[in-house]
Formats: sequence, structure tokens, C-alpha cells
Amino acid sequence: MIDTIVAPAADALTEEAIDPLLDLEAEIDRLRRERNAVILAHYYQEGEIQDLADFVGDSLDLSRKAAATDADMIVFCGVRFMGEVAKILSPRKTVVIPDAEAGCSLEESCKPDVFRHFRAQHPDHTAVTYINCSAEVKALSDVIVTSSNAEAIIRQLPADKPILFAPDRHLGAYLARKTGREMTLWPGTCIIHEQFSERELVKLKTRHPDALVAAHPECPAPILDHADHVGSTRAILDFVLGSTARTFIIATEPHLIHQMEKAAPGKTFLAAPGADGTCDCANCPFMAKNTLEKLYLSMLNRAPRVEIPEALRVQALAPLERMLELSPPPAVPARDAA
Ligand code: CIZ
Repeated sequence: MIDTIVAPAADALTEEAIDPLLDLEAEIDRLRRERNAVILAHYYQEGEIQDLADFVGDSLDLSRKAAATDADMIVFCGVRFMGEVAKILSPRKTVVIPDAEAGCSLEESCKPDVFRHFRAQHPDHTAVTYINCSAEVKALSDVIVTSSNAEAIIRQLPADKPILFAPDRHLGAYLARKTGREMTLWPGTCIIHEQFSERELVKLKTRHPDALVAAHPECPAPILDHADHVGSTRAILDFVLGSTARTFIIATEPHLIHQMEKAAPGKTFLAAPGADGTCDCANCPFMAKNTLEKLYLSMLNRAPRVEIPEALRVQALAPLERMLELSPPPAVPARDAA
């Protein structure tokens, strides 16, 4: 795989060398001004990172922000493929990520060489690829989708061509059921959405009979079968804020609940449980690699920095631009409409 990350210089400040008395938030603010930086944070980030970001959102929202920003530096607090998307869309900006090791189990499951072979075996298919993949896999795809726009995009694709969907088989199976399209699925899964236990979810619902269940389509079908609402992080947020119900069980990475609690402090949000009955199992270990210290260092050191060879960037840009063209316009979220 092509390495798209430039490491900090050998003499760059390290975490161990940060003055423990430093006011990190003030320093991040200073660097934000000095570097003309915009900080983008995914809903799966720690609350303290979400709170100091300029924008918090899902991959689609944040891709649009990255494409439109006039900042000189994009600081992407999420996982590596999200930083790559920002660089593909905004090649003249400096794009940094707090931790180069913040990967993604879906991306890991889909190595470019194996994906190339998979495509070659299905030459008459349209390759629809979830944004959770490497730049190289994007470059081999016809169109990229996120969980916010996948259904709408698939409905616009030529009906006479079967679809290859990679890398999340649960999301692909959900989309095949919703759209009635024939799909060949790559066998990848997200390690966090795989953790939820149907048995424990049913027990939790029994204890909270009025609670509505909102689940992400990366969850296995037995979890989705119990959901009152299935959607992307952004759609789940809009659902719980627009609903008159008071209690919700949330089956996705639980840091999304931070935005819910801020916007609807009177409602109760319960994280869906794993097999041991607790909710900790669904914390994404990759998202958790980002900390305020690493965020500060990435801005100070201008690294880890995303750099993508131009030929690869141009190839990966085409299916991303197709995604942006085919995406429904951003809806006004329930929380902003009031
Ligand atoms: O699209 C994203 O950002 C992811 C990874 C999940 C979601 O539904 O927002």
C-alpha cells in the first residue's frame, strides 16, 4: 500500500516533551489563528475534541467543508482515510491528522491489490465503494458513498448493471434490501458495529420499554431488525432531536451521544450494549488515538501530514466528485432548524 503520511521531523516536539502546565486549548487556538487552520472533527471523537473543532460532522459533511474551506491548514480529527479525502479534495491545503496510526478496520479489510482482482472478476459491475477505504481503493472505484448518501446514490445508478459493494458487507446488505439492487458484497465489517449483542439489546429494551432504538447500517442485520430508525450518524442525530420520544438506545460509536446530550439535555441516551452487557466495547480504538496533545502537536509540527502522489490523487478524485455530484443537497438538520 502507498504510504500517504509524512511523519514529523526528527527534531519535532514530542508528546513527552510537552510542558505539563501548558494550556493546550489556548495553544491550539493560537495555532489555529497563526496557521489560518480549520479544525474538523468527526462525531466519533472525544467530546473535548468535538468542543474545540470549527465543524463537527460525518464524513459527507466534513468532506464538503474540506472542499469549500479557505483555510490554509485542515486539521482532520478523525481517522486516516478522512484526512486523505480532505487532501484529495483540497490538494493545495496542508492537511494534518493528530495520529498517523488512526486507521479503520474496514480500510484494513480491503487491500488495493485484492480489490483490483475482485473488480477484474466482475468487469460488468459498477463498483460502489464506502468512503471507509484507502485512497488506492477509491481510485479503483466508480463512485464513493457514505452512509448518509449511499441509498440515494445507488438509486441513481443504471438499473441494468449489477453492483459491487465494498468494503462493509452489513451496510451493503442493508442497501441491497432497501433498494432491491443486486449486489456482490466485499466481506469486510467494522469492528465496533460488530460488537453489539442482540440478546443484551433486547434485555435493555425490556428495561426501557419506551426507548426508541436508532442504529447505524454498519450493524449486523439482527441489530437493525430491532431498530426504529436506521441511518448514518448525522441521520441518527436528526432522528433523536426531531422525535418526541424521551429515551433512545444508540447503536453506533457512543461518542455521537455527546452532540445529543448537548442539543437535548432533557432526553436520555443509552449506548447499545455489547455481549458483556456494557457499552464500552463500541468505543472505536482508532478514533480514540487522537488526543488534545496530539492535535496540538500536529498543528505545531505540521505533521503527521497527508501527501498523496498526484496521479493517485487525480484517480481517487473522480469517484469522490461523482459522489458529491450525486449526493442530495445537505438538509437543514433538526437542531439548526429551530
Ligand atoms: O460517514 C461517516 O462519517 C461514518 C464513518 C459514519 C456515519 O454514518 O457518519
